[in-house]
Amino acid sequence: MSQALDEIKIGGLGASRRRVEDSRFIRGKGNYTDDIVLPGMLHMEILRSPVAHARIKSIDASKAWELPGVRLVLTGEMMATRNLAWMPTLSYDTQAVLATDKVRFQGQEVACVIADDPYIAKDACELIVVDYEQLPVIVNPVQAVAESAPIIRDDKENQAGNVIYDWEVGDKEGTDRAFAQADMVSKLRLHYPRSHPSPIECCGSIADFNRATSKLTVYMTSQAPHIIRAAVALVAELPEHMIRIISPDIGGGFGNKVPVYPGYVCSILASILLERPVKWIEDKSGNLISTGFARDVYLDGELALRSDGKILAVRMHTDADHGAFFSDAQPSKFKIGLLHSTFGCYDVPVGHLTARGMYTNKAPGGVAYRCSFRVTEAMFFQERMMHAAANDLGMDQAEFRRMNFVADDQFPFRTPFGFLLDSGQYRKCLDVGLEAVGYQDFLRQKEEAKANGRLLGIGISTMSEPLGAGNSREYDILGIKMFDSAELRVHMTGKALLRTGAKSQGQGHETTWAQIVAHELGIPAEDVTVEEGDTDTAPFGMGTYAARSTPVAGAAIAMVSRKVRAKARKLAAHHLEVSEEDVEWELGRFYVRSAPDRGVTIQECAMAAYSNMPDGMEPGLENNAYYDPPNLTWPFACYIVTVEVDPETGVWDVLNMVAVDDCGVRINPMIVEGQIMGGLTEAYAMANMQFITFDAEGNCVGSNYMDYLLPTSWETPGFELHGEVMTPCPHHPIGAKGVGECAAVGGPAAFVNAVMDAVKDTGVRNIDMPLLPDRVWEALTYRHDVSGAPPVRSDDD
Ligand code: MCN
Ligand code: CUN
Repeated sequence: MSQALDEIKIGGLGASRRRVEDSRFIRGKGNYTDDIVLPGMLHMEILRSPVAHARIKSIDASKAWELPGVRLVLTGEMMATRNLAWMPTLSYDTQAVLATDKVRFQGQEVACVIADDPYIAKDACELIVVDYEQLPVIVNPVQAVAESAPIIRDDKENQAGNVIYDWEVGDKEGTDRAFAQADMVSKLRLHYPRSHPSPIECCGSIADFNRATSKLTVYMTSQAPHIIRAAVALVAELPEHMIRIISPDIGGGFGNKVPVYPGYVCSILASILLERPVKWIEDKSGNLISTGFARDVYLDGELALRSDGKILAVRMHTDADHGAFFSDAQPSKFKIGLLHSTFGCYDVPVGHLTARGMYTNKAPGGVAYRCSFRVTEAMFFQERMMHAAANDLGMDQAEFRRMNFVADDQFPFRTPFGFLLDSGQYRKCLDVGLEAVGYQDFLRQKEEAKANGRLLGIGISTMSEPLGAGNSREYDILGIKMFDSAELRVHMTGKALLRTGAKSQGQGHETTWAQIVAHELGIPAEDVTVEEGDTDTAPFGMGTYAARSTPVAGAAIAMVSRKVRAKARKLAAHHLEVSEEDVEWELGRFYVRSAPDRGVTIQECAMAAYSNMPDGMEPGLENNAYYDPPNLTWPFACYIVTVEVDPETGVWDVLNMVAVDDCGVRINPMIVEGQIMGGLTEAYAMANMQFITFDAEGNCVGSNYMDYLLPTSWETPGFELHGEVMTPCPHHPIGAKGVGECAAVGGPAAFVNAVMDAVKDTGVRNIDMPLLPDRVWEALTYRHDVSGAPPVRSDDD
């Protein structure tokens, strides 16, 4: 009889184990950056530019210096003397730390005050007099390439205009040929508005330079502390072993906490100069106007179609608005992230994608907000184009997708832009979704409702998302290869400590990582402590974004557990006095093959590692693993939404939303569902209410929560989740695929498609997000498309 442990009981794979981190979070015992108080700590505030584009004629900080309690005022000029006025970005551009020559967006960092408390620092900021000579402002890519456009980045040699790059991928000639042979071409022009992750906790840092030890410790809100350590070492030319970055608890990241911000750099320099800890905590409006935005792209898409519905080719052009500095955090090979993952789940023979990036007088950003490097845009465009094409063909939405899906027996499948899909059951997921939403029934209801003047609509969005960069052959950030790591120490009583190079911001790593160890070693999850975020103790890793933690760090955890198990097997053989080949493993225990009752538990092996090891064996039971995955993981999702639109007001309500997610093996089904619900909520927000826009002078509209809307539980519709389709990832050691972003990536198109379906009879092809009631009303009333960023009136309009 097997004596294996019950995996669910010990909190292994598949257990909906309660989140261990929540016991401190819900008691208010989390330890966030702003909770940390160090002896002698000073406080830093940032003075930001009120205007979007201006030459700085002078900065007079004398009044600020005079205010009692002020210790230091930093300006660009001072930073320049240390060669720190500019810093490199993660996309091989430069970014001003503190402005010297010009300000290039509203909210740009102009000066910093360090004082005894944050209020004095804030007051002192207001005493700094900056003389600005205002310049013409550019707020979109069209203006950026106009002939009269001022050159925003005149600090750069050889920068003739405002174009950052022209990039292309795919087969232009093949695509042109396919279009020439098409029965029909379906076109769509879309805008994905600028949005913001807006985590509850803003960004911040506490730099603590100790002159006596020469050690710099920085507590900060970083999703990727090791990258920050490398950046500080390279930019500030400090020895890497003397830099310790600690990311304590993080109150939501969503991509906002990947980039390197001027505030971090200034707090570090201030601490070095003053030899005291310096804390900078960004305020809400600072966060909303100046840090890591997302999207802001315009897209022209075309599908070449055969009259029976087969897609023959896809052609796309994107104009991307990067703001004043090209600071996207993304793999260096690609200029516009993984936008070319678009149309991956469909069997499209050929495609051509061009992208042009532009500087504008807006805050830098582009990648953040629950996206695996612009996959959010890729999938939105894909599913909006699929919707329009099905309508143009007069085909059923579900049928059109089904006939074009990559079929189960086509894997591994090369997409038109070169990705390799490795597994999936797309049709089955769609079927589960259609069944759950009652598709045919709803189509009938919709017709009946129409007879009564009511507008119902249904929207589908299906996609396969590339998650888990990288493999190191293809993916790097600033030349640092993308892989990840885990280190496992099993103590003598069989309890364990696990550290990884990832960094949870709310995803529940402390809970789920222990489950992987439990699955591999039979050590109950509650006996495994998980630690992340301290570069002095955690193994080197690239951090948490692009839903890469499970695909990469998670794989490393399985691999390190297996290394530990291999050693435990030797210890077991020694203990049982048999040869290693005669020892079998079952969860939690080794036993003698010919005498299954004779066995030792993993805990007994652990004790033996410190007290009874064979001659010549190193003591201890610990190891580490660096994992370089062979491919990305490719989860699949099918989201279906039904809505009712009020023809009088344009207000739309979600009637039902069904989500079918196949993310391979689920480590913790409850956490996966939490991730999906969170993502769907964000998707709903983007489709329904969220955008950051700018008036003609470049004033940022959306710098507060009256203008930038976050849905509460009151507005958020209910979601019906389905996890019954499970296709294990063929190359991941436990078969898991990433999931942290799927719903935010695939969700928006489902909502928009549903509203577009409801207004279909008007002939309107597109309403750009967010689908505010007035935009929907305008489309219904005037029967025309509503495109582009929502208009913003300036005060004198
Ligand atoms: N998981 C699982 N089984 C799977 C896949 C994942 O149990 N097959 C679990 C993981 O173990 C982990 C969680 O689900 O606890 C998310 O895992 P994964 O998909 O690997 O994503 P990451 O951990 O890398 O998280 C990053 C992703 C990103 S990029 C953004 S943006 C985002 C997101 O996670 N930001 C978040 N979800 C967030 N959730 C919270 N609460 N806060 C954020 O800032
Ligand atoms: Cu682009 S948001 Mo997440 O990858 O941190």
